[in-house]
Amino acid sequence: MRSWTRPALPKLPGRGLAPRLHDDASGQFLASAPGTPSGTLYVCGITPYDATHIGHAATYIAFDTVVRMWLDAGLDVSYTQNITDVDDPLLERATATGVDWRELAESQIELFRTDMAALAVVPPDSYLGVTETIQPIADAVDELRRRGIAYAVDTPDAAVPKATDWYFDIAAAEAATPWTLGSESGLDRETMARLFAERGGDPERPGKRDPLDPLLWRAERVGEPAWESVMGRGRPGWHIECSVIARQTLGDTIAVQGGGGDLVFPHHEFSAAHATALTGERFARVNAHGGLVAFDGEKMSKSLGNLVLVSQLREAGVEPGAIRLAILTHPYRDDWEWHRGDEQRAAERLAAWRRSVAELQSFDAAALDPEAEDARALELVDAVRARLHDDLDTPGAVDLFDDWFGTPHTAAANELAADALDALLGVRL
Ligand code: 5CA
Ligand code: ZN
Repeated sequence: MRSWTRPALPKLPGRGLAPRLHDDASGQFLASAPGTPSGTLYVCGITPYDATHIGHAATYIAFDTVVRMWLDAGLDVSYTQNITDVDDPLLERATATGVDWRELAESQIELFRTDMAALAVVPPDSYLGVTETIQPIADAVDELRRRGIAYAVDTPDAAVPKATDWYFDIAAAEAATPWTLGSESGLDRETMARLFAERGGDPERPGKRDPLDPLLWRAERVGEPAWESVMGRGRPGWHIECSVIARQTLGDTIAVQGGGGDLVFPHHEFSAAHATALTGERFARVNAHGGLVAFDGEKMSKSLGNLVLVSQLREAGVEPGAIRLAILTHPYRDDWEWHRGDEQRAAERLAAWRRSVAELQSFDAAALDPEAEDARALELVDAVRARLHDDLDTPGAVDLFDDWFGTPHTAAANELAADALDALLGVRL
């Protein structure tokens, strides 16, 4: 799929740093690109039916900070994002609203692209929908089947008699591969069982070997989209799409796997499990997640009618840079709430920074020593890099800019500070 326009990034002097990130698998902070000239990133993309709310934006801006830091550190960056353009929630929304599922997906993907471009998010190098990747996904399911890691479950409601759904066999995978249940999420079985039921799993499905075994391939049902495969007509399960799209574009092991905290289990546990079953390798060296954003005390969801959409804020005249700045004032791993007026507070901060640059330029800059000022600006750039290096401490970086713009500087020094703000935080003065 086409992605979106790439923002121009100023080049900064000195040496950039690749960040250390919290890894959910080990519970430790790990180097995101240890001793390599390249950075590979896979971030789970949208299911295109309720784009783009502030939670989505927060997740993509968090991982955009990783991309920007890698670029600043001179790494060769490869970034992939998927689109879950066929799945139950999308089909349900299409049916409920009487829209063709393809049209719903297409319009939501277009809205997402526009929002991401406005927010100056660096686009992925590969942007792939499931509907563009059916054959390789079906091949991967077939391989798991042939290796005895997938099994069929009777499916009386399939469109065709004797057609079956296919499930991933946790026990078989544990016996045959280095992956074990919980090794990616670090969760205990009780928590996993609760989350599996809450997040689209089907623990009650008769015929499964383990209630937590996830779906790999769903046989065609009447009225649902389906594609030909050696398993018969059907469509992919959710987790396998990310395993296959990541491997196809980034190789067997990727540096960082990212997404929102709602994906820790089951999605990232099983996309890693499927990938390891196919390659024998660990899926990602770092398994990183952003926190979840709620709105005025409630989980944001379309069914609750409390989505804060980036497009609505933009239509109301809010500058995208202010939305970005509002998000960046939160530590990316925290769960937090968006409150009415957050965009206003961020816009005021941005305006204060701009005023300070304009006023201080008219201030008697001759009183400042240009060389000392240049040195201070370079110190600021390195201080911002150091904050972000520390598990993306964006609030710490924003504080540094508050301090900087709170005192007088030469125009040249302010220009470098503005470049750092633009290159690393994606906010343009
Ligand atoms: N298509 C799947 C991933 S393969 C999916 O989860 N789609 S999504 O549209 O529901 O979410 C897109 C991305 O935004 C995911 O990385 C998800 O973890 C993240 N996300 C969703 N809701 C929130 C939220 N409230 N706060 C923060 N991040 C969120
Ligand atoms: Zn995913």
